[in-house]
Amino acid sequence: MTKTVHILNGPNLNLLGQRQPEIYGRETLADVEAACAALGATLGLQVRLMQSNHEGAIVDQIHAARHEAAAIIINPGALTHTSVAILDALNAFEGPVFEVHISNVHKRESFRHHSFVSLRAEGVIAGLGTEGYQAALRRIATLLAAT
Ligand code: CA2
Repeated sequence: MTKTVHILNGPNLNLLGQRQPEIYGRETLADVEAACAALGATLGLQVRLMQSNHEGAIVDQIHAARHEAAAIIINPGALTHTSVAILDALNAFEGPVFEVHISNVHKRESFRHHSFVSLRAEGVIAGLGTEGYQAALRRIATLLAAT
């Protein structure tokens, strides 16, 4: 059976490609979804991309992934740096988790250097632009093939 990967995105990422292209590039979240769906097809993985501006909704999406997804790619946006609730929800998910940041958070303000989600993630990708989502998907394909 084809395995599914959920790609979860936090606050303000719906604005991707519309503002601050010098930091986040010109691709939209729809472009990310299309690129990941195409790559997923070559890797034998189905992908489902979601975005919410609300912490509780993202917790709900992680709970849903427990039953629907073999792996999670998550860019929690600013909630990366604040949310114990998202960390707790990810700790209740059994499959691999990859944290993606479009920008290199370590080159930015110090408050972006700490991530609660990194305590759970198998891997963290930062600064590859939106290609980071595809890099995470490739790594997930490798890990899931080995299980
Ligand atoms: O680099 C990333 O992917 C971030 O997760 C993006 C977050 C930021 O708070 C994190 O520190 C790093 C912000 C997402 C805001 O996305 C926008 C995209 C385009 C225009 C405005 C905001």
